[in-house]
Amino acid sequence: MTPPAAALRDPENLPHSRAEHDRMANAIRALAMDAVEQAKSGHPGLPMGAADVATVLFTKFLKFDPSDPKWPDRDRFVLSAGHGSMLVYALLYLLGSESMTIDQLKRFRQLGSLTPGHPENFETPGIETTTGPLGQGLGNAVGMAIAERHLAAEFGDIVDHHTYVLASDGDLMEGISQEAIALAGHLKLNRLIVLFDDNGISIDGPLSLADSVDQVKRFEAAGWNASRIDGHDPQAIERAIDSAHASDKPTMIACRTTIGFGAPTKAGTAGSHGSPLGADEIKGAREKLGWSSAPFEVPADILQGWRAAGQRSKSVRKAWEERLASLPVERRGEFARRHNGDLPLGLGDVVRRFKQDLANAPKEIATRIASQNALEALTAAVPEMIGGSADLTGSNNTRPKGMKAMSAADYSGRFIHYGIREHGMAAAMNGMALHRGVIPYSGTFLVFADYCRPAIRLAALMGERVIHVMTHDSIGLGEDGPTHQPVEHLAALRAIPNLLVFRPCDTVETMECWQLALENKDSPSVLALTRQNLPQLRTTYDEENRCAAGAYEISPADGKADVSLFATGSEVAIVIDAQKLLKGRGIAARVVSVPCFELLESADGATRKAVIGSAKVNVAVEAAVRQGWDAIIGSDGVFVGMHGFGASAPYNDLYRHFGITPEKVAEAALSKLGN
Ligand SMILES: Cc1ncc(C[n+]2csc(CCOP(=O)(O)OP(=O)(O)O)c2C)c(N)n1
Ligand SMILES: [Mg+2]
Repeated sequence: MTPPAAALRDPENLPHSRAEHDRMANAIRALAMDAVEQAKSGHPGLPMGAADVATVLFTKFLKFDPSDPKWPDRDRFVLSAGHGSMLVYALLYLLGSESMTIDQLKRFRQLGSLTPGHPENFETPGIETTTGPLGQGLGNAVGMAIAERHLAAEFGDIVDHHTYVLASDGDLMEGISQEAIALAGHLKLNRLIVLFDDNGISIDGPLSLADSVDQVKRFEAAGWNASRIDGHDPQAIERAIDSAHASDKPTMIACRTTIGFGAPTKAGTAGSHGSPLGADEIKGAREKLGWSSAPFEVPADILQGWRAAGQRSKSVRKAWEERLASLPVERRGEFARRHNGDLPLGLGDVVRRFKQDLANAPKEIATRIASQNALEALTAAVPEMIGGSADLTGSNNTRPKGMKAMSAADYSGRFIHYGIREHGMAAAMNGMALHRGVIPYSGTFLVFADYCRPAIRLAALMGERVIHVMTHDSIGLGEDGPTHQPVEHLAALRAIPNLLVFRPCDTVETMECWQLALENKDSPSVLALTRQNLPQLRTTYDEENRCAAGAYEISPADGKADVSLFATGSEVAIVIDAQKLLKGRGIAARVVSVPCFELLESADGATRKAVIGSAKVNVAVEAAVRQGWDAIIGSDGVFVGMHGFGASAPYNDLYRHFGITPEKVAEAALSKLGN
């Protein structure tokens, strides 16, 4: 059980008077002004405006331990409006986070500091997620709240915390916010509390230039509890958060604030949003706020008040440790394993059995079906895998038989019907992964990777293990036509650093790619899978995960190869047929399957060289654009693939129409050889 909020309020050490509250909030304001001024860049407006809201939240409600920012049962705080980063840096310093020293605040936005321009969870202890692209943090928070409820259903009261979000006008204007709040409202995530910094100002000026949404009504329509308060009234803030705790729905509190609060001429204007206030304005603000300390100095009694607030959760933490210790030892071990992100020991056996069965009874099926089969085995062995689909469950094949759906009535379900909300899904998955304890995987069509891309990019930046199953991966999907046929998506995804893009060629490779996606703890993955059936090309059992090298010779040449044929996914079978045609013409060709460019790229030079080989002619075949392939085949290599958008027709007709056939591949190789 969550202790009543009152248990986290220590009357000895907390500001009860308005004057004390104001001085504590002003410490945030002063540090934000000073750091932005010193850096000569940054955003003072949000920290100054939201300082009252943050002071109430962090001194009276938030459950956390500054000495252990990774404590599993801490409340999560997400600053969705990442431009206000100085707000969290100031809070971390004031509350006594070990690493956040005053020197770090002085080095705001400098190379190697713990205080980058926007919050980066991989740089700064105590930052829950990387924010800046507006709306993403809110989406992450929905995922955190999902993970919390799911793990509470599984582990009971050792998982019992809230997720708080500070969101700005921009966060709520972004389309992703609609997907996020609709999902949260539907799932009745009542541990999710959004504090909306309702200041009516964005970069261009007053919000009225571009927006007239009633956010309270909008959230209510999505199934939230929503209210409007004065965001500079500590009692109103406290009351609103108290009632959020009592709600059976998620809560949005629109906190009416003044951006740049305290700045004599710039408060309430876009002028305080994103640039240093300047010496005169800062002087005026110090006077107005009654803050006489020098830059970066916090009076001892105020610092002491904040530091005491930092210790508030001590007894709650101790009680949690006791509850954890009272669990049976294997449950404790399981909780720790999942929280650390370690895979269960039996995974290797599951993969081995699966591959052995395939060697005994090869299967000619689509890789999306192969993925379903892999998931039947993997999800049984890896209970932390949480599946889902953006309303394409039957097409993506991401729901193993018997996997229960998650709902507001039963959070123990492991399959999420995300609805037609790819962007919200991808952002929520990031939040689930960041929460720890679950491994989210999703489903949609590869062409809609574009609808997930901003969140996938952040997963890659953060190094989070989220796995996107993206089916219908080329013109091979056929009749739905060019709107649904990805051509540039593989290249676009491969361009994202630290994202593993897998395109397996058969049922064996599909399992191997799944294994790699799970084992690569610090990278997100995309599995690009076919709609159409493919032959099983790997018919003998390999103990080794051959896809781990990123590329490997799947069909060697007879003797020294004149031609290297490279392909991925559905095109590997095509080049194997081309290899036979070339053999008939007396040309020795080898076939290299390239399930993952990124793993090939990260292999050592000698391995890479060996797999790329030194044949006279390199040919790459992929039903997509050429971009990216030159790194493998060289700029004088031959590419057989797509040069524009696809078309609507049965897929065999399309492959013929676009010239992606064994005959065309063989012809291209022969002509390059000068034959
Ligand atoms: C997706 C995205 N688009 C644009 C921006 C650039 N940007 C940063 S803050 C901001 C809007 C500022 O308004 P608001 O969110 O209300 O923040 P406030 O000025 O009140 O602090 C914009 C457009 C961004 N960070 N993310
Ligand atoms: Mg604003």
